[in-house]
Amino acid sequence: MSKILITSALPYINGIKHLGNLAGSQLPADVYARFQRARGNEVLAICATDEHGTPAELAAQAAGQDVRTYCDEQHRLQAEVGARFGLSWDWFGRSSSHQNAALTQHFSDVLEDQGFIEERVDRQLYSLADKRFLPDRYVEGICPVCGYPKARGDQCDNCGSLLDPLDLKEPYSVISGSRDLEVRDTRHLYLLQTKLAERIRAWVNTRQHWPTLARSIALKHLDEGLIDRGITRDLSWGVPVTRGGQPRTGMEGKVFYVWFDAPIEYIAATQEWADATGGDWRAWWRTDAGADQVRYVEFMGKDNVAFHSVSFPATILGSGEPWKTVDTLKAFNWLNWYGGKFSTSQGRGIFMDSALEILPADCWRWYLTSNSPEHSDSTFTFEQLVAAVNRDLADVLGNFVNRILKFCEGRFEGVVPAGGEPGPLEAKLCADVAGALADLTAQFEAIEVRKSAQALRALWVLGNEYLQEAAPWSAIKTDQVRAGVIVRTAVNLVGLYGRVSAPIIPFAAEAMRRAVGESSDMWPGVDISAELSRIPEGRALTTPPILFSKIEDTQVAAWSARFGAA
Ligand code: B3M
Ligand code: ZN
Repeated sequence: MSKILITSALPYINGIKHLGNLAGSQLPADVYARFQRARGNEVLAICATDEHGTPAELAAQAAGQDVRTYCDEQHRLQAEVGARFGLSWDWFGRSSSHQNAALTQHFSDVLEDQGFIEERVDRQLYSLADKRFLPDRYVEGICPVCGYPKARGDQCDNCGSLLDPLDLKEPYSVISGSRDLEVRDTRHLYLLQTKLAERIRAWVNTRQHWPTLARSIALKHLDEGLIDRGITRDLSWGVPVTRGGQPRTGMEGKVFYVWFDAPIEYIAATQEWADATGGDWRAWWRTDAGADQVRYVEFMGKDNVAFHSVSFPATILGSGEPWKTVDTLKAFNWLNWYGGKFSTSQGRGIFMDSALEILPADCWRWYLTSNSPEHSDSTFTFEQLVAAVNRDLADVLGNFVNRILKFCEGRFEGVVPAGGEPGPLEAKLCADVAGALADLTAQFEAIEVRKSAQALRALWVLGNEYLQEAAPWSAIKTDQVRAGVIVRTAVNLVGLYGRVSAPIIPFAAEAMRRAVGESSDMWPGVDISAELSRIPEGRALTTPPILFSKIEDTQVAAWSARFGAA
């Protein structure tokens, strides 16, 4: 048994997330967590809302609420909709927790003690109209790298470059739209990443098993050369800047930059979990308390990789303390929306809450996994959604399950038939299932999301092929015992599907297990003939309702209109 720590990039608090966010971090993290739990490993899956910084302040302002009330409400909404999507976090924390404030201030202290933080007088944009500094997302303008006209002060959404507000051409205030800006001096803490660059590169070089996307982004940033980064801001909402537990002289009223405290929340959320459950957070995060035995896997969109492969490691390595660092960094490309991008600020695309109004969570989980924007960007289309639901879920899996359970109900009174011995077709089925299951296990283990879905589908196809060949509906006319063997085998296959499908479609998987009375949700072993003999002769089954309903053309037309798909 291994210990596996899993984190998903923390969703910003600024509203329910869209399907692109879900597909690129929280969902694959959950699929992997469910798989590893089924394998019998000790898993700790952590997520939280990212509640600080300009995204939170701007969203609260737009909602006409004070930031704290806004965050309380949005945290609850995100936790709820995540649960309805089957996201099985061991803890869904909040970066505004007191644990995170204390830990963020601790890291700032030790980094300064180690000589990696220094105070500098910095030049920042000041808006005369708004009478305030404009950090990060409070300012937009033209990207100096790619020319994108709405680049934000901290990052360009178009080319992914990390920016400083002063880099922007023709900047304007996001609050008032005013271009009446001037550059003023302000005092800030700087994290001296230049001093840490070689250490970070050496560390990245020890992470040979990072998937290509993450590795190439990390190396690109290192090759371009790290710069010292301001880690404090002229904002009121966030973790107060302190030194040794006291407000820092000359920096009263300032807070840490959101990207400084947000990754620290992975650790702090584990402390929140430990405080709530009596768990031992050190065993997951401190290598002097056993965490060197932990395998730590992070999931995130590609725009977050620089922060996780360079900035957060700078914090952790620079502290000189024995913290656990990430072993596998799994990054995702974009899921696009009809040629453009999903956009939270513009409300474009489908969001998690409205998605569940039109289809059950498993349909989305299957679609977003089998079409994962994993190795390249992918585009959401209703055609692909219909194909995923109607062909894969309804025609392949649902058809097999409902057909065999109905047949058992109609011809065997819903009781698992007794007698008879498996023959050559069952032997072939066992061999095929063994091969497909080994492939599925390997793909899940390798966090190959799309290939995992393909391998699972291949396993479902075997059930239909078996029924087609064995044809219990013909056998029963001449040989009741033979028909019974086939039904018993197929019923057992339903139980096995109920176990191996759970990482991706947990709700349907549970319905399958319940229908055949399979109590285990653990991953099957390699002895497939034993695995296909678990549902005993004579057990009474319950026929589940249709597992998956097909999507009708009229529904697609209505949804396309509702979500503006064109
Ligand atoms: N909230 C950015 C994002 O949602 C940010 C991730 C934080 S991970 C520590 O894309
Ligand atoms: Zn750009």
